[in-house]
Amino acid sequence: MADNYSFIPFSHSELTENEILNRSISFNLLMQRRRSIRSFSDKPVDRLVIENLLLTAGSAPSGANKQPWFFCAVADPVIKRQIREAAEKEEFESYNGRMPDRWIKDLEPIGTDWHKPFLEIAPWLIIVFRQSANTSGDKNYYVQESVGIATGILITAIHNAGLCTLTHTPSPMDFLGSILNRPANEKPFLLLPVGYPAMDAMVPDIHRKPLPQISMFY
Ligand code: IYR
Repeated sequence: MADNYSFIPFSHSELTENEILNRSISFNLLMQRRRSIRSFSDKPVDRLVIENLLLTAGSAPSGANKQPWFFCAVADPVIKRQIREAAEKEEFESYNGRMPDRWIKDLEPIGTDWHKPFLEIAPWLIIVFRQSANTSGDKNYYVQESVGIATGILITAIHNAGLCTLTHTPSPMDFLGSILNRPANEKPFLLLPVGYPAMDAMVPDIHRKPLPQISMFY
């Protein structure tokens, strides 16, 4: 049965055109400083911060407002070790035969390999699950899109809080559902280690595509 919503006035305070322009500039400058980080410090991050980041992610729009996401936040070192061991086992197979040559070549300049020490070192691992259906088997709508948007908002919130993350995609990653005891209607979507960068963290000198390469105005 669908919920019946009552409709309430939208509360919105309009900014001046100048404020809108300034905010669009400063938020872009903030987000241009976001980088995927692969070496983390083990410095702890308060659970309250993680809770706020997850609430922010949960503000994402979703198909028919089904909110088809679930977030597992792992700080327990025993579970982190299990996740690292299982991920490295799969990644070893991927880097040594499962990934086609072109893919391996595309990753070479980024310098990734099957070793995933950040899965134990980062103080938190957030595992994002997508719920293809509810527990009664009713299918959700636009699940990939909804969970993708929620994950984007989560990554933005992590960066805005002054922390770092990596969009890690161990493949296949069904082991995450078993280790974390998730129900059958949920499938792992992405894994985000969250924390501070290591003091000596390095990032590849990549550049973002300029506006004409990513857009056209009509
Ligand atoms: N999942 C592997 C491989 C990998 C794939 C892509 I596409 C990347 O941009 C980076 C890595 C891994 O996490 O190492």
